[in-house]
Amino acid sequence: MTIPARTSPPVAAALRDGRPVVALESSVFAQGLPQPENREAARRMLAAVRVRGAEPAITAVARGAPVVGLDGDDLERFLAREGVRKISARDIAPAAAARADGATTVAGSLALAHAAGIVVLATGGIGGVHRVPHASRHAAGAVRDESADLVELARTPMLVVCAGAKTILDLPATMERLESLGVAVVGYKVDELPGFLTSGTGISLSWRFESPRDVAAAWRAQHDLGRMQAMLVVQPPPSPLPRAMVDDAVNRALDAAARAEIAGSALTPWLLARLEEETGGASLATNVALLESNAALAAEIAVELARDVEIGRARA
Ligand code: PSU
Ligand code: MN
Repeated sequence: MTIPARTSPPVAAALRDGRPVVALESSVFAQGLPQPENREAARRMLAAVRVRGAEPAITAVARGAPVVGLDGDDLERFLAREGVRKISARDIAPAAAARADGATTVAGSLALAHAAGIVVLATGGIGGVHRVPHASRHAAGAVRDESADLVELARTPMLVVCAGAKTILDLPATMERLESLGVAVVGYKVDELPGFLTSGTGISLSWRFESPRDVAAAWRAQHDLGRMQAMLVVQPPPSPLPRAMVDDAVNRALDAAARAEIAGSALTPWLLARLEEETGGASLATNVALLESNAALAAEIAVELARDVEIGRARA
């Protein structure tokens, strides 16, 4: 697969030299978070990656150009959130032809980052199987919304660091789909799937690792087998919210979405914004903090993987 992506000079140099690189999705900045928190999140994620000796690479489509390493004026337009579309993997080519600004979801970011040769991606929470809102549960022809993140994870060999799947989703159904699709979910110092905003979900994980080095070893083994699936590395948010509070807020947000008949790609950003209101802004602070800590862990893992490359070269 060749997508003619424009790789920024620092990202291109890092890839050429075999130095660690961490891809960051851009939909979280242009749709997932409001201003000014989106800028704060970007700043903290970029710094968390750099301070650990890795190169961050925000993926996006900027005025029609697929970009790996969004920066400068391009990044400013995305943080201004005006006229920037939310784009998934399927939208990259049409967005390019339309000369559009498009912020990539996890699915879109996987496509661009993998084409550029990047192995590690950090995000907040992946998309998954949505819950059926109460109001439409019995509606004839109601379809269950399922994020394209799942299918792209199933066919893109990358390590994805996140705090689980977003709380607004049907988490047991999302985990079942990941199992069917062959995507391993490994806990970083946890035995339980984190709930994005909460530390636990009651869903146990099959695998747990205690260090970036162990995660890197698991990735090596998967890579050596030639498997095409992503591996999800999950860790709880550093400042989790109480589960009861989040559950109540999510239920109210879902009911409101059903009443307002929000659907399609607008649903996730709409629910996240509503959740902010319902939690009095608490979800926002937790969201920004977990984005930073996921970027940090992704960088530590990328550093370990780059070390593997050096070892491989030294042996050769
Ligand atoms: N996680 C966040 N905020 C976000 C998203 C994830 O903390 O805005 C975005 C990601 O880009 C993810 C997307 O890939 O939501 C999923 O959207 P959908 O359910 O429409 O596929
Ligand atoms: Mn969807």
